[in-house]
Amino acid sequence: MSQPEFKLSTELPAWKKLEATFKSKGEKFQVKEAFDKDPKRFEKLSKTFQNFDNSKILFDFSKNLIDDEILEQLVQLAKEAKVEELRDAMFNGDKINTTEDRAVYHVALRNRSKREMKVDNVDTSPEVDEVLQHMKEFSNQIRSGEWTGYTNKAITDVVNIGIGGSDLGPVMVTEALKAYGKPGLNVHFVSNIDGTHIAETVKKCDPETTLFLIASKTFTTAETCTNANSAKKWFLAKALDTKHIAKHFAALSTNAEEVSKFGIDTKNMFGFESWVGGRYSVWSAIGLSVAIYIGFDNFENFLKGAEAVDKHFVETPLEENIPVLGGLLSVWYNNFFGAQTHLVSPFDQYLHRFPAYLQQLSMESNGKSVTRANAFTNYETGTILFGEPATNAQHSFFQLVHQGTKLIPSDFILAAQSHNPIENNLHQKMLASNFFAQAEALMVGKNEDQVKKEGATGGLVPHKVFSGNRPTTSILAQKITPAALGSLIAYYEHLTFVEGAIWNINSFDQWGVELGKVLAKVIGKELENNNEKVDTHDPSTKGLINQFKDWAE
Ligand code: G6Q
Repeated sequence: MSQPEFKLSTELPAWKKLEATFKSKGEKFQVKEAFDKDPKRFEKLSKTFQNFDNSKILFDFSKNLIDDEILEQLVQLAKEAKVEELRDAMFNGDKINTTEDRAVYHVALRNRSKREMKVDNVDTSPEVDEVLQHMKEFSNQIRSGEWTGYTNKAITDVVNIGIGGSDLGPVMVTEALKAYGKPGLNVHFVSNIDGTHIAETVKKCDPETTLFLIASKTFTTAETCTNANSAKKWFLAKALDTKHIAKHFAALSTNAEEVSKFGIDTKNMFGFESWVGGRYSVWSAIGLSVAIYIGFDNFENFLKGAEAVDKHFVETPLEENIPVLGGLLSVWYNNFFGAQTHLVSPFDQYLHRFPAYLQQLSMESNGKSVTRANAFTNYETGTILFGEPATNAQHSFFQLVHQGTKLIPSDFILAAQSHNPIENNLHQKMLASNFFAQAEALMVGKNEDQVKKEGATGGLVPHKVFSGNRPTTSILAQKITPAALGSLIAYYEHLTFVEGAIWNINSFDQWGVELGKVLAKVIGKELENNNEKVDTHDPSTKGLINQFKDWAE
């Protein structure tokens, strides 16, 4: 793909126009007044997404600091930044990840309508289907007990060993869809190189009934290879014979050579292609732990839910396009209001790992400062995404969101129907009331008069004032089903895409994680002998390493 004609997004006419609009009305914008002026504001600025199974998700953007004119200018920015062209190039299998010369084609993994989707002139659909078929058979065998371990017992524990994109997706999705999990089948995730992670995990498992999934696109990642070797040792300490590995280890990878070197039969390998980026890989073989846990039909619905958002993203005009609106709002706050962060709080305990998942998606994708035209940016890019499930978050950091000095655009997510409607649905109603109340409070605030009317006097008054006018997007699903979750993830994927396109950066590489890895290798060698002090590095690093050596066992 050729480089965009513009180097920096600030050169675009729409960007300049938005700067002027921000000064003339954006910074003074009062969302409460906007509601008073426009009785149709909620209808206009909330969009209902209809899924393939007819279930719906309502995205309410109306509590954001925009009006028709601002929205029009933001859409114009998307046009000038050629968001549509880049989107079409992605769906066309073009190599839009230019620094790695790769297509960005996770959307082909959820192409359940099986239309032709080509990379390098080869249709990806047959290969995607073949792997899914293999995943289906394998997951059915594990779930039914047909697949047995080396002592003929059914598998009770599945341990996914992977890190980053080979971990965060499967962990988040299995947690989010726990209500669909097979009772008696446990899934565990080992990612950290800290020995505690694998040691504590295998304590809960029996080698005779444990299946390890070694999830690594490259099969060379230091943490995963080390953890996988420790798992193999733990297994062989009881199973003794390496021939039993075939029943207890499978690989999710693109690297057949390294997989067989590890001792895994390539029959038990589930492949995918280099056009699947790590943080976009939960839809691929990397999702095998999910398929085993929730069953293949549910996994397929998860894919279809994402596919439905893909379709919406491709076919809907920009001004109605839900992920486009989400991305434009993010740019509006980051680049014009100077917001640094984006809070995502699911009002849903099952979604407790969703913010952690989004952190990688957003920050690894858009934490860049060089444009696709190889120039350093002169504007802000990647937002700092953070979050925790509510209502817990309300009792910790929401103070800063309500009364702090920073603008924190926030997304709140709720499902109308709970998987656990206990106490006559009392819990869900309390949860929902907080979901509505938080967004309302952030918008309406509380002024001095109200505070005084409530009895506060003197110096206490300003402490009890809430400025309000703090933007939120409320996302209301009917229920967190596999389909709805697939849609929610795809919404954030495409929102991240839109941000990156407007910032004119490559959202699909991650060179920033390399330097630390290289240095860790060098230092790893230096740590081999505790008696040999190091004399290299900067004084701080040297001092720390030598102190570690003194104190280490
Ligand atoms: C994600 C990144 C990164 C990657 C891990 C694991 O986009 O590329 O998080 O997923 O480094 O890599 P492997 O799957 O190759 O072990």
